[in-house]
Amino acid sequence: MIYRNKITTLTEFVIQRQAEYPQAKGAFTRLLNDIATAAKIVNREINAAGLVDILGTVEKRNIHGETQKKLDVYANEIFINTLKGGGECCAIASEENEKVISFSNEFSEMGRYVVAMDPLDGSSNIEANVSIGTIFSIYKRVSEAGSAIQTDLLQPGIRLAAAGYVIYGSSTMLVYSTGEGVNGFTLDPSVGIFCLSHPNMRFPETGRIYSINEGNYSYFPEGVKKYIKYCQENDASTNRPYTSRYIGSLVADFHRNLINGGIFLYPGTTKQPNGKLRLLYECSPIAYLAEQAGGKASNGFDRILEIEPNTLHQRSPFFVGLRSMVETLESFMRQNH
Ligand code: P6P
Repeated sequence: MIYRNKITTLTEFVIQRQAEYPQAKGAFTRLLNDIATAAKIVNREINAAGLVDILGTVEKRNIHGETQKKLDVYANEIFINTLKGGGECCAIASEENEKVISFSNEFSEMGRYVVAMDPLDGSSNIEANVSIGTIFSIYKRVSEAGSAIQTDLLQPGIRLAAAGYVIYGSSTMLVYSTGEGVNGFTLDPSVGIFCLSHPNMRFPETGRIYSINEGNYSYFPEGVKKYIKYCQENDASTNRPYTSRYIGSLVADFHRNLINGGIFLYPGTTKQPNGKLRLLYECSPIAYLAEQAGGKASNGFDRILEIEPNTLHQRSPFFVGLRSMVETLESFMRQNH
């Protein structure tokens, strides 16, 4: 088999897409390649994590009071340094940093993009060797030249230039969209190249997977409780009972539901009315991908992508997946509001 004729690399794919925009100068192409480079470096450490002293926790907590894993801190530093060095990104909002990290790139024109990211999502699963991920949002800066500011990051998802995730699982994949569908690239570790493996990813027509941490059941809103019971009812005509699958890693749960058909739910609770997941670098980028793949994402009532962020780390109830399943959930929320 002539290997070269069988693959499209991520770089080739992005350049082909760039060619469709004569005015494009290649900045986005270079930015996405910077993200892919950082992902490969993080992937290498994750795969070696069990062998070197990079598991476990650092004696630090992030701004959410969550114990930081060594890999969390490592991944955050790799993405920040790679994006800063690449020069296309002028500011970053990261789950691991309280404030915006603004780059003044004195060597060239200021970067035209800002990035919001969760550098290593699902890190509580690291020691258990369960799939984890990186989630990223890319916006064009809106402020004039000079250091990018918080308003460049506090943009609703409808203004995303691109969004994506990296899943570090049985294989490592980079999945992203620029608003023209969703494409998945699998890393060939033998040559360190992301290869197009999942062109034009879309939710299947039907699905029967629901993903939620049912341990919080007693704290859920009535509409969510009723939806869970709906999923568990026996009705062959609507393929119920559904199947419950929950990894506890947003990227892994979403990716599986995108491939197999399902809904992911992280509701607000009486303990955390706005839920756990952060709007800017978890809900909005995943919602963007979901809509690009024919699915839907809401907070139970409103479209996630239309929610205007007020603060970098604000949380939102999050329901995302197959459009019909999210719409059924929303009907239960409205009926029991
Ligand atoms: P819980 C991981 O910590 C994370 O931020 C998401 O990746 C995941 O979906 C969620 O939290 C899991 O939260 O409360 O079910 O452990």
